[in-house]
Amino acid sequence: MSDKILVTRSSMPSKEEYFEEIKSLWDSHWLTNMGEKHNRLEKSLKEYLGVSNISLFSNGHMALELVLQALDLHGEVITTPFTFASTTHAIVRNGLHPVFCDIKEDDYTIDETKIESLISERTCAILPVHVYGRMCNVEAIESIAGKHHLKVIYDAAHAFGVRYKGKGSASFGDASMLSFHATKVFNTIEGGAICFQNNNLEERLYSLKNFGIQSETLVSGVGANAKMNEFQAAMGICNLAHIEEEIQKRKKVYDRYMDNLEGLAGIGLVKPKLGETSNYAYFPVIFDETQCGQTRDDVYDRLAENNIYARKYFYPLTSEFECYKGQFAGTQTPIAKYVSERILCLPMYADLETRIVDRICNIIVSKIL
Ligand code: T4K
Repeated sequence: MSDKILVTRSSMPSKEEYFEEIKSLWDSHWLTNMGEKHNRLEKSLKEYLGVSNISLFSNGHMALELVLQALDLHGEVITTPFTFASTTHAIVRNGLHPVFCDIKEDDYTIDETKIESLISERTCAILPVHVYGRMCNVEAIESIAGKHHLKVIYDAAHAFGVRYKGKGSASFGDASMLSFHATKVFNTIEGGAICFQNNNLEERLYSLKNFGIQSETLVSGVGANAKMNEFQAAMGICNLAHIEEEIQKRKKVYDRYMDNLEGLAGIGLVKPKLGETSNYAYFPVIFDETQCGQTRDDVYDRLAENNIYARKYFYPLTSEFECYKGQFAGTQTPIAKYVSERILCLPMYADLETRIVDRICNIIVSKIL
């Protein structure tokens, strides 16, 4: 039996590069709390991402929770249930109420035409997700938010390095959260960031990720501990040096999948929209059993029998999680439901060999009617 192929595999610099980067920590003994490497990475990322402000965090989830707190939101937040647990949990853990909007069938992002009908006098913000690194309709969302005086916070966990009409993916809305988790295109082991427009948020985010401390004797906010440490930042510094190569290698994997699967009956694939450059973060496929003769679960099982572990990102919908049982009765998101029951993310990472991609595709194609 060959080695397991998992849905992704962390990209890492060489041992030598990382060891060289962390060596100085044994001189400084400064390991966390906004150290030299943290500050250097923050500056480099600001340039690479083309954003006006950035604040680094211990992980993407805490970044999202704390930006919602920093914006001092109250009431309802319009979002989508087709996402990772983090998005909905961040809303709920802030004492806010998620209102679920459906997604679009072509790119699985929030359906901007359905947002306005969900706005009530309690709505304070929209929290759309650039799911799989596909950009939401940022123009339409900006216009709706402007008209109704709502904040826009993007969950851009998947969108590192994506550009839209020449602008970095994290430069839209009031703020965007990026995840630098080990499974992402760019990783700091665990980590994340908030990119934001209003300079006034800087101090608030800085303080909230450090217990709300402003000075040795002044604690002005009920903060958390969500600081990125120096070992994380060192990993980020090393990985950022290879990011273009990383994305190009992923593109080769994407192209190979497309060569094998594009145009097949019952197989739904997403492509970058006009003006969008991709980071090839995920390779999601929809299996429509009425046309391709196999359900998503059939494919998942058959791949697993062959030691290939695809993932059902994102099933179930967050609105259907056990912990939210009975809370979102009446939520109507039929497209999100359809997609979540048919989607499978195939293995996708920079070093995935093309012969393995071909093997995965053969297992799928061999059963197509
Ligand atoms: N918003 C969205 C839309 C998100 O997708 C996420 C995270 C967040 C917010 C929150 O951001 P963070 O707080 O995580 O920064 C994984 C990731 O842990 C999670 O970051 C990610 N989304 C989610 C989509 O995927 P799991 O539960 O699937 O992880 P796990 O442990 O099953 O790993 C999946 C595969 O990744 C493994 O089969 C192998 C590979 N892997 C995993 C780890 C931990 C590695 O290659 N290296 C590793 O170190 O959630």
